[in-house]
Amino acid sequence: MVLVKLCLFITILLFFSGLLTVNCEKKVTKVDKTSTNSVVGKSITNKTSISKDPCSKARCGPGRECVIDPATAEAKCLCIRECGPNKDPRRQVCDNYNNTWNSDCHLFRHQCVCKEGESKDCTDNHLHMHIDYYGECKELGSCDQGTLADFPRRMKEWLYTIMSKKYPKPADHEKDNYHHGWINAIIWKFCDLDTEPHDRKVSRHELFPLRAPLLSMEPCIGRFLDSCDPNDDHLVTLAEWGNCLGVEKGEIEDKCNEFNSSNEDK
Ligand SMILES: [Ca+2]
Repeated sequence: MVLVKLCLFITILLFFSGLLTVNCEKKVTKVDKTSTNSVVGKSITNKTSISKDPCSKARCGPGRECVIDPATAEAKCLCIRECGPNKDPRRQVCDNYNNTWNSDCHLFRHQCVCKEGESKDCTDNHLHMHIDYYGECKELGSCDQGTLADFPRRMKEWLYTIMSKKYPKPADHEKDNYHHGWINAIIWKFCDLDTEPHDRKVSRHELFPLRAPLLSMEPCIGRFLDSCDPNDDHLVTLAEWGNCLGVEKGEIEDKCNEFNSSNEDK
C-alpha cells in the first residue's frame, strides 16, 4: 500500500513537473519568437529607411550638407545652413589669407555661399581659401636653412616612432633593420596620405592632414612639403616622397596594398 502511494505521488509529481517544463518551454519560445521578430522587424525597417533615404549615398563636399528636395524627393548638396556656435579656440582655423574662422565649418560654409552667389560679403580670396592650420592665426616662426636641412631626419624619426607603435614588432636593434624600419615608415606614411583617390599620388589636398596640424609648431613643414614636389604639378609620387626624405630610389617600393590590408585586418 505504501509502495502504491509512493508511486502515485511520484506520478503526480512528474505530471506537474512535465506541465511546468512545457509551460516554461512555451514561455521561452514565446519570448524568443517575439524578440527575434522585433529585432528582425527593426533591422528590416532600418534597411528600408536607409535605402529610401536619398541622402544615404550622397557625398557632399566641405561646407555642404545633404538636403532632400521636397518637390523632387532627390538629394541635393546645399551650403550648410548653420554651423552652430563654437567657443573652443582649438576648433578655430586660420586660412591661407591669414584670417581666423570660428571653425572649419564656418570657413567652408562661407566659401560655399560665395560660390553659390548666396552672399554679398565675398571676395576672390573667399573662393580660393583653404585651411592653413588649426587655431587662431598667429605670427609663425620663420623657417631657417639649418632647420629645413634637418627636417627630413626629424620627420623620419617621427614617422618611425609612430609606425613602431602602430605595427609593433619584436625589438631588433641591428642597424640594418633600423634602416629598413624607417624606410617602411616613410612608405607607410605615403600610403596613409594617399586616400582619395587611391592613385599612388598624394595631392596638396591629401597632404593637408599632415601639414595643417603641424604648421603652427613646425614652420618648415610647408617648405619641406614643397620640396617633395620638385616638378610643381601639385602631386607627390612615392619616388618624390622617398627622395625628399633621403631614401635612395632603389630602396623604395610600393607596399600600399600590404599596409592597407593590414589596416583592414585590425
Ligand atoms: Ca591620391
